[in-house]
Amino acid sequence: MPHYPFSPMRLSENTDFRQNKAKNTVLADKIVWNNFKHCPRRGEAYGHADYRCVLRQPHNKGIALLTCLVIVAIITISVSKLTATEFLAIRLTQQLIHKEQAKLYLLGAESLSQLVLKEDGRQTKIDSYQENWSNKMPAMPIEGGSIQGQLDDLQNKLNLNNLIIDNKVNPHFSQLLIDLLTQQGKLSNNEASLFVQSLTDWIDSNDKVTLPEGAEDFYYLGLTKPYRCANTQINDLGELKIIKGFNEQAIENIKPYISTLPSGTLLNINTLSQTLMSLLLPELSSSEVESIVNTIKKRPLKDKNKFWSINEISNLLKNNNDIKNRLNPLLTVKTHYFILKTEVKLGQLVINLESILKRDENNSVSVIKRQTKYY
Ligand SMILES: [Ca+2]
Ligand SMILES: [Ca+2]
Repeated sequence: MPHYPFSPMRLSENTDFRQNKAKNTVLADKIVWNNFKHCPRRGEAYGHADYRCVLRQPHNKGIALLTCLVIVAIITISVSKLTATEFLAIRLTQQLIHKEQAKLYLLGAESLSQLVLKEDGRQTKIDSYQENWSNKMPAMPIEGGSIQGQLDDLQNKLNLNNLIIDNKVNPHFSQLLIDLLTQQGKLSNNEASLFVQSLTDWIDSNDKVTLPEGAEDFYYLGLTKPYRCANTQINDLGELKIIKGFNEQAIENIKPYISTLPSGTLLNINTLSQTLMSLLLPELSSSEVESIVNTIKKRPLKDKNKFWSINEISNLLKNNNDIKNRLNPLLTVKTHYFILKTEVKLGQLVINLESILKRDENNSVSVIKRQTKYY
């Protein structure tokens, strides 16, 4: 490569060159051509015009670099945005797929429970926590997560719809509910009575107010945001909050002991908690009730009549036979309504399902209610 003793900058300052532009055009061209092959516009490089171009190169380079940086920044931002959007779309799709998969697993758990209860109904005449259906299903691994579930008896709770039987108030059940609201709900006797009267009116089909504190359409239609009295059975515990006299804390406290099954269900002695057994037998001390519950737990009753021969109760009956007349219509040793609580974990998703299963006299098991919670 030929060597030129001066740079274009020096050439621009060369007086002779400036004075003999035409003469030096070829020389300048050669210098520019050979020393600045990297010039992006060298195809246009001729004479003095190109010479200026070459001399302006450092300034042009700065603008080009800045433009490049801006373009790169715009591309980077666009790519980042696209990536974030795509990532979100992938997550949403994954969630949807997991939701559908989880639903299928939950339905599978329901089907399995139906089979277990059907088989139990064929093999046994009673229900207790010593039977297979009550065993908790440990967390089982599934593709991408786990599933676990447990069946429980729903007939070891006070069914609120039992307040009205054959469109008549059930006074004994009404008193049980008042006792539960005072003992576990921590309400005063007046507050508990008021709420049970309102509840009675809410469920009964008539429009006659239960005195003195009941509430029918006349009360609810007079509210700022009026609504009608249901005049039918309660379907869900959430309904209670719109009934006159509702106390959130009290209902929260008694939730483990109440249910909303179709009216007429009986209490299963074999699965009753100590709290409800105490409620049924207020004449006995807590230690006596604890002894009864433990006795039944160890040896579930095969017949409800065996209940009266348990020591503590037979002693009680010697002095007061009314207790038997009072409790007998409420009790059973067989359950028709069960609750299945299932939890499915898939990826980040956790789904809980509560299914209410009914087993009829022919041991046919059906799902009558289902509630899903997502986390
Ligand atoms: Ca059974
Ligand atoms: Ca009514």
